[in-house]
Amino acid sequence: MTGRPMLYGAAYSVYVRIARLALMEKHVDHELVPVDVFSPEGLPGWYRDHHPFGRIPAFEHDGFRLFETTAITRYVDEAFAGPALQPAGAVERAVMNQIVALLDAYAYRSMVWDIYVERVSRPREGATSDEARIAAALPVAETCLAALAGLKRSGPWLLGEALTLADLHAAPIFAYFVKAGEGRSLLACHPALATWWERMSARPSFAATEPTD
Ligand SMILES: N[C@@H](CCC(=O)N[C@@H](CS)C(=O)NCC(=O)O)C(=O)O
Repeated sequence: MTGRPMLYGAAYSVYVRIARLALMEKHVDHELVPVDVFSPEGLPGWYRDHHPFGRIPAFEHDGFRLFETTAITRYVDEAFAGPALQPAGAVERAVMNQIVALLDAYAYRSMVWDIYVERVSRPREGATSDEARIAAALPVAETCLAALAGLKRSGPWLLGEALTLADLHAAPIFAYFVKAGEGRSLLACHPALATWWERMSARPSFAATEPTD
């Protein structure tokens, strides 16, 4: 019998949502402890003990603390019962890890910060979009989509028949990306990914983790 894990962070965060999706898909009862990394007051002092770089999420289970989303999601998959979220085969697992790594390295910044934040979030706050930043990000986002489409196996999920951490890592990035017109247009050029996105965004875990702000 183990205790209830705690996840520190805010619902708006892509990385917090990835970790929450993993917890929900494993049916792990957990608590989301609010930590707003963009609060004008700054992070609470105690949070540095959980995350030395002051990012979200951080995770705790029976006194065991973790930061870095990929470490959290892999731990959640391996430490708890429930459907496996990582393929057993070496090749499939390598492709899953490659997808997660490419999302972190190339997609998060271009698709979320350079395209979604500049096109949707900044104008909503009364600021002007940085068109040069958007224009520079579009080819990077297109390369991400082309790479993902090339790596995607046939079947409902990125790795084929089973939902994996690759799907859970991609979905919160896509959720912001498609709020921008450019994002929707680029995604429409990749029908297999567009179909995957429709299926992924219809999962109950995805609806349950929808940011309210
Ligand atoms: N490498 C970290 C990235 C986490 C991350 O960048 N989180 C964002 C929110 S989605 C954050 O805390 N940003 C605050 C900042 O950049 O100062 C992970 O995988 O957990």
